[in-house]
Amino acid sequence: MTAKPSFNQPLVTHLYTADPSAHVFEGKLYVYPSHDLDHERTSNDNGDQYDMEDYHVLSMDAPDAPCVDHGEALHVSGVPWASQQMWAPDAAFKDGKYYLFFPARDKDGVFRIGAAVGERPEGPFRAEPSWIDGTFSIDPAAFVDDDGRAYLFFGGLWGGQLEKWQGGSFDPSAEGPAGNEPALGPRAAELADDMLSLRSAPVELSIVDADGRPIAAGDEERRYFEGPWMHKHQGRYYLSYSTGTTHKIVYATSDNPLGPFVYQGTILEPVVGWTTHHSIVEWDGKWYLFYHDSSLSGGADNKRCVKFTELHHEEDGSIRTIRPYE
Ligand code: FUB
Repeated sequence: MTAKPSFNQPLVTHLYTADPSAHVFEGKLYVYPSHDLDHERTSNDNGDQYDMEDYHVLSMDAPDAPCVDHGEALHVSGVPWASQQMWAPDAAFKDGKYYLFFPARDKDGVFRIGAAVGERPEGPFRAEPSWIDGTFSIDPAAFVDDDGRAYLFFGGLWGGQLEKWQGGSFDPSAEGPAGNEPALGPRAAELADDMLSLRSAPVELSIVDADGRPIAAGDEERRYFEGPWMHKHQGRYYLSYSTGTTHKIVYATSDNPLGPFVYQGTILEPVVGWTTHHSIVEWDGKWYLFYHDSSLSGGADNKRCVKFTELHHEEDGSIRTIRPYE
């Protein structure tokens, strides 16, 4: 099925899609979204309403060319360790193979991050027998640096269970830090050469303000919630993420892919629907923001649609704030 996209309009309308991770592979733009299902589920802070089962890969030959749905690339039934909730995925290419990274609950209900391997950017992808050892929580984002080193960023609060891992193992009763304490940061680890394991244990990324003070857990306009993304522009590393409860996509920068990151500002103002989730990609010399909102379903939080628009870095490296409905 195809559709002809335009800025700030749904990329496809025959499926509900969310959490778009965009990459240029083989000269085309590929989008790896979540696939929201058209069903009703209990809606709560645990995210039970986001009960997804599979992934479809989308592609476009050009920004104004039809968007192609390549069909199902991986289903939860093909993931030996997973039970449910195939949330926001990402993909990477290295040494002739494509890798799909995805979170799902294991058989005990604990979110883990898995990997699946394919020969083509659109899949199909074959899941590994177990999750990536050392991973937990949700929202993997893979970043391959210019020197070939690959990193996996991940983590999300509330339903994403990041609070439960503060002690290094899963504690179902653990709560987040107090409002005046440093917020929890996303986790990151370098991927090993096989792209299926971590080179070392994940570290917590630090996000600080312009004076070097950690962003506090109660600073909901700026603190990390979920949906990390990494891009590099003119030698600077940009970590962008969702603020969750305040519904913004914001960013912080560093000279190092593992930080510390200095908070900079807002990339995307709140969209229709509770969640906001994005990716940033350079394509033929221009930069694009891929994001989602719930406009296609008339505002149902768990029935979202992927959109895109152009993104601008200013001369000083800052990112121009996007107001998608103006
Ligand atoms: O799509 C399910 C979850 O909603 C994602 O993992 C989060 O980033 C939020 O978009």
